[in-house]
Amino acid sequence: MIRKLIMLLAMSLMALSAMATDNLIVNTESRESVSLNGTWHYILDPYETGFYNYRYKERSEGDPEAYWNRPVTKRKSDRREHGYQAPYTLEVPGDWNSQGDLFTYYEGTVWYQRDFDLHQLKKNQRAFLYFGAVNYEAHIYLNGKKLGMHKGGFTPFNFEIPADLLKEKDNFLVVKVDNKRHPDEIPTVNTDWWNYGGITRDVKLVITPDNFIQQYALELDPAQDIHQAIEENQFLISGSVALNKTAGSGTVTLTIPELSVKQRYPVTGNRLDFELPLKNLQLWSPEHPKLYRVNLAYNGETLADDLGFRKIETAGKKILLNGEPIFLRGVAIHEEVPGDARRAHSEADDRQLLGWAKDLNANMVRLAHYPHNEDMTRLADKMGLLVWSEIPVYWTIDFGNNAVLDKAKAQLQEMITRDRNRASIIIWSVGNETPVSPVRTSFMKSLIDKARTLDDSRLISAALEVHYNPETNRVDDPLGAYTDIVSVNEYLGWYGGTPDMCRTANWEVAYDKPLFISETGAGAKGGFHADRKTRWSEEYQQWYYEEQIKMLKRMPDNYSGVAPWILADFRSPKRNHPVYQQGWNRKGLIDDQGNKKKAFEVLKQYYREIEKETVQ
Ligand code: GCB
Repeated sequence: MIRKLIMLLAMSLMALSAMATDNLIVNTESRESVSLNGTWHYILDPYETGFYNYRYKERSEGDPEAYWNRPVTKRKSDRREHGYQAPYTLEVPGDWNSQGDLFTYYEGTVWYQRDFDLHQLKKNQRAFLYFGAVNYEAHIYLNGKKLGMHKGGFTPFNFEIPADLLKEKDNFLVVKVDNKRHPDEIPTVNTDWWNYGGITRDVKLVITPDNFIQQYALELDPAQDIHQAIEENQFLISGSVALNKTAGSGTVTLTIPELSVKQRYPVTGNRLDFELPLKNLQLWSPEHPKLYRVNLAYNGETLADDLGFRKIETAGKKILLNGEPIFLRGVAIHEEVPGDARRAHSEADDRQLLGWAKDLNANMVRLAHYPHNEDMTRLADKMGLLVWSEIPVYWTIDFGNNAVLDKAKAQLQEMITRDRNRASIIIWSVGNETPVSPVRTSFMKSLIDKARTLDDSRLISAALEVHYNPETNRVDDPLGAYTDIVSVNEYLGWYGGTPDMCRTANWEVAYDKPLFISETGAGAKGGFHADRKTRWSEEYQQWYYEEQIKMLKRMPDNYSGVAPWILADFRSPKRNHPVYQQGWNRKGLIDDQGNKKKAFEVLKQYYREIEKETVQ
């Protein structure tokens, strides 16, 4: 009992430090808001003339030539050298690359501008500008004043609008967006995906009471034994609520109508921790993605969320979901709509991608290589797909640089804060194929520690590499000592050799932990048919999958899942074969027109067999 109390105290202290450090507002969907999506003006500014003066110094706030200031000409003799007007417009949300030839390869600064009115703000309400994601660096200006700057292309952020800055009419909002790559950013200069720039996700004004719930988390108590809970029909939910500031006094009311729960919790500081015993809870799983409507009411605002409750853990060499071994029938997905060659950004886009994953008989998706939009993980909750969610710590990050580590930590925290209530997410990944060295391992280890401090209810991993060897392929990356599951990318038969090499391949893992094949795949140009030995043909890819699957069936007994690379072809500037690639990574099971390649059926069949064997 005392041990449990100490653990609870430690957990809530951990959660407190996690939540107190950032001001991200979660579940904006359920709050009063005004969408700022739509048509924005832009100025393409490769020399950053709107930001730096001719001495290359950042312009001062009131500088009429700064692009954050409304361009005005009072007299016809006035000189003005910029302006926001049609037809120079871009749609938000959306990457700029797919919105005109001018932008296809553009990397640099684009200024976005729009006006908005806000009549309905009442006394004692606050207004925040909320961005789902802007790639990569965003400077936000309202009515000539800078609200802040954010780095990180795939996570949300918000800035409060000072009350005296906001007008009822004609607020002049400007966002400087810069997607230039840099060696000391996350990701760094080298990636195998398109560097889509722009305001790629929703923008809105979020209106809150003066004192409001900023973040919350409700989950099955990770310390509870799930078998016992099921047997005794006695579940424990641990909950926490973080307010934006200290409450004088107040009450948070929690209701879960379907379970007849109504609890009132007094709150005096800026947070609340509680435990809620529950009976008759239906656990969330891919086969039964049960969600409960949960309402949290405080100070006149009610946040509604659809939450699933489930337990994910490992036991020796197995991954357990709700206490039972589970095999992850996965597939990797980039946040891209292949048919349109653009970033996915809506629920309809996500429905298409996750619908394809379902069609493949998958029960899991690896959202590569960065956090996808919030619609995606919410939809995965509804559709019953387990999720691996990752930060873009990819390949050769500047591991020795503490400022870079801080940037990675910030993105990790934003990802976890936004999505920690999603039952579908079972794995936080701290990176992909990072090259082994002591400095890299210590960098990655501190990300793992941070992830655990923020959320101790999920598994932590990272996609590692393998030492190929004709005798035995060995997975012994030292980082494997710190992750909950050992995940490895392998391309036997594509990078090096041909698929028949799989026949004699043996595998060894240095850790007594579940083994997950986080990537495997081969390229094929959709519609190109030849004999199976011909690279880029659908037949080669099909053969690759056939040989891989036979090999996977011989994997060591800790083999717990696979997420082939990748669901659909995606754009990549690194893929320059003039006939077969044309700027596309062709390892998709679905081509750039949405057609399934032959290998799709091979994997689907494998998954059907596993499903029959493993799912009652
Ligand atoms: C990998 C990377 C992935 C690449 C893929 C490929 O190992 O993790 O980002 O796109 O290989 O196609 O080579």
